[in-house]
Amino acid sequence: MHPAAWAALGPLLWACGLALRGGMLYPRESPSRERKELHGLWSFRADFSENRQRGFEQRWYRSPLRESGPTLDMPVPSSFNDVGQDRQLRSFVGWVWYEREVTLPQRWTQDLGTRVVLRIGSAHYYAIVWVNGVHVVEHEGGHLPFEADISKLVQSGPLSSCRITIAINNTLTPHTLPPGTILHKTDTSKYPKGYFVQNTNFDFFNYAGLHRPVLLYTTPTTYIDDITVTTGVDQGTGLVDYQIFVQGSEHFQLEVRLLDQEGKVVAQGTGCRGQLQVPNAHLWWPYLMHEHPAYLYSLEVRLTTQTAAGPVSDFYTLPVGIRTIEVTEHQFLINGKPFYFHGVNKHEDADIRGRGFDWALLVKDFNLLRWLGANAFRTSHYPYAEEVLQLCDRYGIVVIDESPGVGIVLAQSYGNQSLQHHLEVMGELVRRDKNHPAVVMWSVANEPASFLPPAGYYFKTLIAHTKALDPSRPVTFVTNSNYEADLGAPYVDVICVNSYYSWYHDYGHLEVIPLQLATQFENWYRTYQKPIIQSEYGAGAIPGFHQDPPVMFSEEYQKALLQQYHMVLDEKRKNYVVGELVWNFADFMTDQAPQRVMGNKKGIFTRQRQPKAAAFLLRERYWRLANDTWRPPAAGRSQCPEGGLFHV
Ligand code: GCB
Repeated sequence: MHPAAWAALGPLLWACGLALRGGMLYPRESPSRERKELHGLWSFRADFSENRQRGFEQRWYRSPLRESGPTLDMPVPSSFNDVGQDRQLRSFVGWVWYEREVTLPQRWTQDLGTRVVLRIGSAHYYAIVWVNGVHVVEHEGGHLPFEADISKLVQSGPLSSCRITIAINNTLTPHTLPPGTILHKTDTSKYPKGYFVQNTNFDFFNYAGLHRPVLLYTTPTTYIDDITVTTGVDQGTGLVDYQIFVQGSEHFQLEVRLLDQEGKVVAQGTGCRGQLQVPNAHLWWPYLMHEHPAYLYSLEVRLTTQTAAGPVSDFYTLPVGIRTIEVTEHQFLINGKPFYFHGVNKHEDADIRGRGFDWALLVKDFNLLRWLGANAFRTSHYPYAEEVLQLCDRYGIVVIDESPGVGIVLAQSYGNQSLQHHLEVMGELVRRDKNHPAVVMWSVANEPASFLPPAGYYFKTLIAHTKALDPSRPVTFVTNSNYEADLGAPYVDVICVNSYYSWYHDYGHLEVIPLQLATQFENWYRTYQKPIIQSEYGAGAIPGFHQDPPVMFSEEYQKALLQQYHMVLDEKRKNYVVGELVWNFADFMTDQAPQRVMGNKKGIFTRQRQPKAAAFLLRERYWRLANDTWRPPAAGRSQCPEGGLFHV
């Protein structure tokens, strides 16, 4: 490999294999916990030096970034790629540097009984963090949070401020998730000296930067580190099994109370683990499956320790939805009732901010999902922000929670190093998302080359590991109908299959879809006898392009293609097909390529979230499916404008 490529990887090479430590509870305010969000403008510099190492050679973390050269204002959270006017920054590969000065409340710096934690929601892809020039943490993986306890640093001197420096490298290798490669173009008659590009095997833009909230929060020094909740139902009685992990002391008391939505205590317990029983429990139901979907209880945990100064308590409140999940040979059951996924695949993607978290965008997306009558989505192709899952819990939108295992197609990506990392990522994902009632299944990968011989061992190990981490949820990975052999499918609980008939094959021949799709379902079911979800299908449509009879890229073609799929889905859902997720919710940005017109246009909404004709078709269908699959009691029925039983 060219030296510049190794340099671009930098510490990636020596820091792989970090072990999973402690819990990753979402930082919530409570009587014992404060939080300070570090949204807004950070100082920023991309290291354009040839080996991308100038920042380390000159130790940019040792003093304010502005002292080592010019800086830009960079919004956080946001991708850095699309906010500027610099073409080179848009496609930059290597280290970028973020910095922020923070003033801390006096209590945080002077009260030694306070623990101060820095939490980074996600940094794509490899991050190194310093506080006041001191290295505090590193993290590999662009879609999951990581933390550092910085109490000692901020409590050791007279300073009431601290300087946070974060170096982030977006270089992908065959062993990262997702994988990628650096390609050096060495023909000097065509490319300047040292020229390289990053190649990937996934169909979305590799946005980078601080994509999610960065914040500081406090806890007492003895604190609730993690909570695991699993739920069950026994003849109407809700069962809430809890386990609580404490750090900082071995001598403490734990009290646990479960409150309903009126604030009434419905069950209580003490100690690190136990079972709470809730007679006549309100179950957590998906949207459009019950008159009162998404019922959430609050699990209040209080930890008390004795200190020289008297008793000290830590409080944490976790939303809890009581529900069960079960998979049979041909059904996916939620609370014992057949559940049919009618929804979408999404991306975290929007104009200007790229993959950056944005509340307005999030609420708009949920309003669109509910307008559409969607009851589910898949977090294609990486874990989404925690705030997204919180809204799913609140609105009853069911989630297939996917790891960043997308584009695993190189033989090198099936070795031990990659597997080890993938196991760790599943550990981090389950640790973060295990308590969300909306999450009903883990997806370990999307369209891996599961026909390559090492894929059998790889997926057997990965799926067994994921089930051991969380025995309460089924596991899948998403395959492609084109694959002749699938060495991972024997290990999954549900078959998720993507196909693009009359789009990537038989262009324009919509009439072949019914036969090809029926054959697809019959083959998979015959081989595996497992429920099947059509996890992707769709067609590109450029908004405003019209042609009838339909031709590719017109809104009419997108609609007609979906309709052909729906005919078969309606037949097969009587048997073993348990869901359909259209590709994609909205248009999204990709790498530049002749087959992509300013990104992927398979959205049923534009990138600006305006409906194409297909959105109205799906809306009509999803409301009908909701009314077909769950018939509310007559008294609870109400007409939606299209004549369905539910309100829109
Ligand atoms: C797929 C991939 C998805 C692509 C989509 C397409 O199979 O899973 O990431 O964007 O096809 O539009 O080609």
